[in-house]
Amino acid sequence: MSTLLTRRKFLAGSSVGMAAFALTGCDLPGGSESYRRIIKMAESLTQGTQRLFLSDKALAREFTEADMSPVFKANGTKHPDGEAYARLLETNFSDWRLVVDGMVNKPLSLSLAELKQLPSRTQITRHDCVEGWSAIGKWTGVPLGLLLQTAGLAPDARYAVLHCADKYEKTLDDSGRYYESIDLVDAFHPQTILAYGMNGGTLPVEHGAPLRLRVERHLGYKHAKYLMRIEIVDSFAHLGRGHGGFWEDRGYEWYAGI
Ligand SMILES: Nc1nc2c(c(=O)[nH]1)N[C@H]1C(S)=C(S)[C@@H](COP(=O)(O)O)O[C@H]1N2
Ligand SMILES: [Mo]
Repeated sequence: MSTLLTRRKFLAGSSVGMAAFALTGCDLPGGSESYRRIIKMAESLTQGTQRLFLSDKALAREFTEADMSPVFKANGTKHPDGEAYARLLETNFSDWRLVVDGMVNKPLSLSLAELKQLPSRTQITRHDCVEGWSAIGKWTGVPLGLLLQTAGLAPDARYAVLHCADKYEKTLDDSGRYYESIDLVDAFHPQTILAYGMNGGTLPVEHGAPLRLRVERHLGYKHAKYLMRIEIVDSFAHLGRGHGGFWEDRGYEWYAGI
C-alpha cells in the first residue's frame, strides 16, 4: 500500500537515483537561498525523474476550458479569522512565506513572488466535495515534488503535513486548526501542485489565498487552503487528534481517493 512507502523504497531500483538530487554549487543572482536552490534543482530534473513519478500512479482526468464551471463554490473557511491573516492580506501577502521543514536536509522559506517564478503547472480538473457537489476549475502552481526534492527528504520521511492559517473550529487544544497530510507518492505525483492561480487569475481569498494544495485524485477536504507550512514527518500521530487531518480527526477517511 502506498502509505507504507518510505523515501528509501521510493528511490530503490531507480536509475534516476541521486543524480536528480545532485546540486551544484553555482550561485544564481536574486531571490532567497531557498529559491536559488530550487532553480538549480529544476534545471537538473530529468525526464527519467518525471517518468519515475508518473509510473506509479495514473493521472486524474484533465478537462478543457469549455468544461470549466461558470461558478466554483467556495467551501469550509472562506476567510481565515484573526489579525495574523488580516495583516498578510493587507500587504498582498508580501510578508507571507511558505516554510518547508521537518525531516528535510535543508528547510526552505519561500515568498509568493519566488514561488511564482518557479516552473509551474496548469491543470483543469474536477473537484469533488463529500458534501455532494463538484466543480471543474483551472489551477496553476508549483509542483510540490520540486520543493521536496530541493529540501531533500530524510530516509524515514513518509508524509507531507500541510499546515493552514485557519481555525475551522475554536477549540481549547488548538485541534481546530485546519491541516492535512498526504503520503510521498501523492506528494511527488505530477498533478500535486501548490496553487497560487485559479481560473486564469490570482487565487481568491475564498479559495485559499495565497496558496492551496491541489491533490487531484483525492476528495475536496484533502486540498488544504491557506497554506503556511509544509512539515515532513514519519508519523502524524502527534498532530491534531492524530488522524492526519482536520476532517480525518472528525471521522473522515485519511486516504479519501476518488
Ligand atoms: N484550510 C482549509 N482548507 C480546506 C477547507 C477549509 O475549511 N480550510 N475545506 C476543504 C473542503 S471540505 C473543500 S470541499 C475544499 C473547498 O475548496 P474551495 O473553497 O476552493 O471550493 O477545501 C478544502 N480545504
Ligand atoms: Mo469538501
